[in-house]
Amino acid sequence: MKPTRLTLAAAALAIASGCSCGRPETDSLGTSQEEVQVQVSSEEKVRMAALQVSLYQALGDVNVDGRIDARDVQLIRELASGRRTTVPCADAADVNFDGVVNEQDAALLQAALDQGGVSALVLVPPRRQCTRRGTDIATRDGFAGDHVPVLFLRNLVTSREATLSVLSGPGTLRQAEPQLHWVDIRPDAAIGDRIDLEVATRQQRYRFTIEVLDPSIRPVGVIDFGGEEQLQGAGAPPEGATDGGSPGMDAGHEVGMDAGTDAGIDAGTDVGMDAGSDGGRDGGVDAGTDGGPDGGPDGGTDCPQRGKGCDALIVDLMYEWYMFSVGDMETRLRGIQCTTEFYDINANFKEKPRRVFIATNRPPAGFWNMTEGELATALAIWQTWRGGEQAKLDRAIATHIAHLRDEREIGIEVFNAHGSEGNCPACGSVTSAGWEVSAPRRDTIQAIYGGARRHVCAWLLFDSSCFSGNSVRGFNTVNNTGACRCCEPPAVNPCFRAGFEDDKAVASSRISDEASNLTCKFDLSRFKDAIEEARTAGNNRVDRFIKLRKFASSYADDGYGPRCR
Ligand SMILES: [Ca+2]
Ligand SMILES: [Ca+2]
Repeated sequence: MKPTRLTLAAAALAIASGCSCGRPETDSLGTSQEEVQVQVSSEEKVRMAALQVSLYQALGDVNVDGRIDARDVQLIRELASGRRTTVPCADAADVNFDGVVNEQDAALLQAALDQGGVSALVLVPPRRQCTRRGTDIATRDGFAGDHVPVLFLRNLVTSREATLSVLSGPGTLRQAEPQLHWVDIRPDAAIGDRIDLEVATRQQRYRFTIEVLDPSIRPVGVIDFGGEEQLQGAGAPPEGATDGGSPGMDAGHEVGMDAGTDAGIDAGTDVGMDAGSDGGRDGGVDAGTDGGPDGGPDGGTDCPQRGKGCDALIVDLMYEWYMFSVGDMETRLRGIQCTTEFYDINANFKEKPRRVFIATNRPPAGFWNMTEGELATALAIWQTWRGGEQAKLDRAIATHIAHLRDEREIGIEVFNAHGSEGNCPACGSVTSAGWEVSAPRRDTIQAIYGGARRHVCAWLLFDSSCFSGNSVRGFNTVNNTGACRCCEPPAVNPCFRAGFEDDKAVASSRISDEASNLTCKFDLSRFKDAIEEARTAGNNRVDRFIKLRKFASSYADDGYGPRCR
């Protein structure tokens, strides 16, 4: 039987356009419209993002009707043969985690049916290829000594009776709220240890495993993005700079600067200067030509990188089907003559293989979906994939830095990811849900600053992750001290600023958003709208369209300017 490689494009496009209906082929799926409509609310997304947990799906429940039966086996066979290309949850079809949907997967489920059917649904993390919600249980893997949330959603526990228990493994349960438990992983747990848990309701049993991850995948800093120069030491003034400047200008203003004030100063002076150019090679033509009209605010001296185009780094680490993607951001940025470095974890996503026990109703009462040997082989392949993806992200960052060092009018970074807390001086990380790929904010922002400093007119950063206020704090600090640190806000020192006229950072969360605080959001719309405005205005100055007060955290300054030359 011809194997069907899973493809991500259709699901990703559906999500990007704000439509989560993957156009299921309802003819033979046998599910009601009501079930199709059961999706994930924005409150639930925010809650899950804050706790960095994912809404698990039931392995093998391809039509997402809450049970494993002959219809799921049939759908897997149709997927494998190519007779069908879409199902409500294609991710659930790869029962043995080898990246392929084929007869082996169908045979595994059939074996369960031959043993009287499954006695508990096996839950696994989501990916991009589901369009329907399978459960009300959200959790994640963890590290030794970690506290892993198990979050119940909708009415689970509150009006629908459910009990959670640890079946085995180095973890103990602690209930925090009716719908939130913590699994405390023992500090001496070994990498690869598994904590098996069960949720029992009146109708169903669910089993899932929290795996103990290798702590080295959680970045704490010291990342080499390849080839960057020695970065400025903490507190040391840049060559030729003085302490002077004008403290209190506007560094650290959280509100008050918006498109209106910016536009009033110099809107129109450089409109069309490099529209239609290749976004990088017209510096010689344009340099200096708009010094005159800009006269007042620029003191007669224009930004040295005027007309040198735009370079944008876009990082999308969100693979859960119900989470926002960056959508058409790359197209929009290209539409305003930006060159782009785009790292998208979904482009080549490989799910971590899981050895799971499929419990059945009749003797021999179940079986594993793969042997220990098969798991070891699959894990080795997966680790290679993970390393390769991390290298791709690091390369995208390094290329962006190199382009900025080569001088651009505007440098832009967009991070769509999960995020972890800062811990002075560290700024936490942006990461995918399972820590497959990640970047520490402090080292990343410091390295990008190293490329941008005095090499751009404007530097703009957007972070949509939880705790992304840390990106704003680090951005603020590096632009005023030369060193990215997430501690107290720094004193103002304009001569450390990266851009000649403008440095802005916006984030969807505050610096200390916590699990109990639902203000962290994954909302790209304002940033996307700002970029769209910039494009329709025929002007590559995207920075002036960012309305700071709409974001939970923001920082803006007016650059180092002629005063620090
Ligand atoms: Ca089913
Ligand atoms: Ca398979």
